[in-house]
Amino acid sequence: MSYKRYLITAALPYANGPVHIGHLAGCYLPADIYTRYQRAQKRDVKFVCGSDEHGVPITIRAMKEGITPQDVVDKYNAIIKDSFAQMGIAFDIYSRTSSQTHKQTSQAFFTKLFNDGVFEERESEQYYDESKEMFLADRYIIGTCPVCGNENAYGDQCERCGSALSPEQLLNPHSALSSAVPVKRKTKHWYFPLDKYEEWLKEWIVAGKKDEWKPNVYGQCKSWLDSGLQPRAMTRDSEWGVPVPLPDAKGKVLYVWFDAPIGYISATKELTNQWSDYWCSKDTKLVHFIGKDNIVFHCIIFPAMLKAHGGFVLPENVPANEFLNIEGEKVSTSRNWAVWVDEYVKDFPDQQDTLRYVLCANAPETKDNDFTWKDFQDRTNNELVSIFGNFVNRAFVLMHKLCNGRMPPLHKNIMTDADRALIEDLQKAKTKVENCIEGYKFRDGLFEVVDLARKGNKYLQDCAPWSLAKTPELQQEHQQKIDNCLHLCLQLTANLSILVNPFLPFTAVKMCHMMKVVDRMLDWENAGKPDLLKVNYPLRAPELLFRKIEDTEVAAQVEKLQDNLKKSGVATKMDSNTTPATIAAAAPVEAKQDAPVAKAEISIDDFTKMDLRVGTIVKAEKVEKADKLLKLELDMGNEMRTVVSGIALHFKPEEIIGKQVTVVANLAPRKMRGIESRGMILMAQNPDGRLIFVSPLEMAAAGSEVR
Ligand code: B3M
Ligand code: ZN
Repeated sequence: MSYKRYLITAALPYANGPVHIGHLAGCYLPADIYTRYQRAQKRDVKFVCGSDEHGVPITIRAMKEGITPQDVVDKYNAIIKDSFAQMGIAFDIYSRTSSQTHKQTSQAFFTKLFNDGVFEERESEQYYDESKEMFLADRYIIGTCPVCGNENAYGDQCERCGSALSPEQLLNPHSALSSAVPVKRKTKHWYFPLDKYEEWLKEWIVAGKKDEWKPNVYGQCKSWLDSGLQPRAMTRDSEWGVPVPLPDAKGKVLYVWFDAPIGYISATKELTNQWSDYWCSKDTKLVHFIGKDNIVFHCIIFPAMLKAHGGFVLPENVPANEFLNIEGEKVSTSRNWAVWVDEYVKDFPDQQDTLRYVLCANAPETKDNDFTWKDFQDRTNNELVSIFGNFVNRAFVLMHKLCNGRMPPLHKNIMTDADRALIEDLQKAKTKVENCIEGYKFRDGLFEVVDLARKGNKYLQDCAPWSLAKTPELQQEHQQKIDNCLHLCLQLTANLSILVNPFLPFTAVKMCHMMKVVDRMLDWENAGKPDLLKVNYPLRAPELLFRKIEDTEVAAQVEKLQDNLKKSGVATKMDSNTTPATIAAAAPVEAKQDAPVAKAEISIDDFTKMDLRVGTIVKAEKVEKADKLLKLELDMGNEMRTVVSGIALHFKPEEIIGKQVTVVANLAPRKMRGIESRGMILMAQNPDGRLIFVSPLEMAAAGSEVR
C-alpha cells in the first residue's frame, strides 16, 4: 500500500540525564536513517520527538541533585537537544512535554475519554508520608532488602542485589523525603480499562501485524495479550505533571505514560497547522521507533488510548531495538557505565559519522549487542577508512593525476566485462539498500553500501590505472582505458554518496562538495544511474572523509569508563538533606507479576536421573502450520538430534543458528506435528514473558554434560 504522508516518531527521552550511545543505537539513529531516506525519496514526512519531562524519573533526579524538577528538565532538555543536533539526528521538531500545547492536548485527550465514560474510578491504598503530606511513589520508600539485607533498598528495587521489590516487602520502611514511617491511605484514581480492548488488540496485532512487526516486538505483545490485560491507572498523586482536568482531582496529575505518547501529537501540532493531516488520515504511515523497554506502551496502551479516543491513525509499525551493552556489561546510569553522547562529541570532534557508522553496523536489531572501543577502532579503521574512504580518495587522487582534474569521458567502444559488471552492481545496489531500509534492516542496508565500495576498490585494483601510466608514452597509449576506469569509479562515488547519505549524512555532504554538485544530487531517484557526473567537469581535490582511530584514543576511553565507575560509588542512599520540598509521585499499586510457584523437593537421585547436555543449534526452521514451533537440529557431539521447541514467536530461525543450549537429553521422544522430538531445550522466562537461552557462558564442546 502506498501512503501520502509519513509520520515518524522517536521515543521521547526522559529529561533526567544526558543521552548515551545505547539510546542512539536503539532508537534515534534508526529513526533518523529511515527519515532521511524518506526525505531523499521526496516523500511528505515529519519526524517528531521531544523531551519527556514528567514522571518519577524527573523528581528522583531533582532529589538527587538537590534542585527543582523544573531545573532538572531545563538542564537536561538543553543537553539532550544539543547532543541530537550534533549527531545529525534531524528532527523536524524537538519539543518538550512541559509545553502549553502539550498541557492542552493531553488534558483534552483525557477529558474526551472521561466524557465518553471510558475511565473507571477506583480507590486503592497507597503509602503516604504524613509529615510531608504526600503520597509516596515506590521509589520514595526506603528500607531493608529482605533478600540481601541492604538497608537502603528502594520500594521497587534493591540496587545491591537487583531484586525487584514492592514496598510491602521492605523491612523497616521509611520515607526518603522525611524518614517518617509511611502509612497507608485511600486515594482515588482513574483507570483505563485495557481489558475491554483486549479483543480489539488481538484482532489488530495478532491477526493483523505479526508478519510486519519485528519478532521481538510481536513476541512481547503476544505474551502480554496471552496473560490477559488489566485496567491501568492513568493518574497519579503528585504535583509534578499535567494536572488532571477534573474538579475533584486536586494534587493529581496524568500518569506519565498517559501524557508522554500524546506528546507526539502535541509536537506535531507545534510543528505545523496541518498536524491533523498527519494524525487523522488513513493515508499516513505512522511509525514509532522505540527501545525494547517501551514496547507495551507503544503497541498496547497507546493504541488502545487512540482507539478509545477515535479519529487517530494507528501505528503501522513499531520497530524496537534491543539493548546495546558497553564493553560486555549492561549500561547503568547509576554506576555511570555508559558512553555519553555529549562527551563523545567533545572527545571526537567531527567524528559523528564514525560513531553513526559503528552504531549502525553493530546495532542491536535482533538481539542485545556489545559496544567496545576496540570494535569502534576496528570498524573505523578497517571498514570506513580502508574500504569506503580509501576508494573515494584513490578515485579522486588518480583522476587529478591522470585526467587533469576533470571528469574523464567514457569510451563505450572499448568497455570491458568488468566495466559492465561494475555498472550492474551500482544499479542493483539501489534496490538492495532500499529494501533493507524499508524493512527496518539498517545494518544490512549499510553493509550493502560498504559492499559496493568494496567492489569499487576491487575494480580499481584490477584496472590498476597507475600501472598503465608508468611513463608518459604508456599513458598516452592507454589513456582511453584510464578514462573509463576513473569515469566509472567517480560515477560509483556519486552513487555511494546518495546511498550512504541516510546513514552518514556528514560524509555525503563532504562528497558533494568534492564533486562540486548540489545536495539535490542526493535525491534517491538519482541512485543507480551511471551518468550522474558530467564529463569534463572539474572536480575538487579530495578531502579526508574519515580518519584512523589510534590505540591511545581507545585506551583513554576505556580508562574513562573505569574511572567513571569508580567515581560513581553507586548511589545507594537518597540524601534526605538535599531533598527539596518537592513532590513525590505516588504510583497506585499495580498487580506485580507473581513469582513462579516453587516445586516440591526432590532427592539427589531424582536429579541425577536427568541427562543434561550442551547442544549447538546447527539448523532451525519453522514447523508448517504451527506458528509456535521451531524444528531444531542440534549437534550433540557424537550425534545429531531433532528437537521441536515452542519458541517460534520469540526467535527467528536464522538468529539462533550457532547458539548453544542446555538440552534434557534423556526425555522420552515425543511426536509433534509428525516430527519426532528427541529431547527438550531449556529456556529462562522473564516476568515480561521473554524467553532467554540457558547457555554456557563460554562455548562448550557440543555434547558436554551439565551437572
Ligand atoms: N521517556 C521512556 C524512555 O525514555 C520514556 C519514553 C516515552 S515515549 C512516549 O525510555
Ligand atoms: Zn538486596
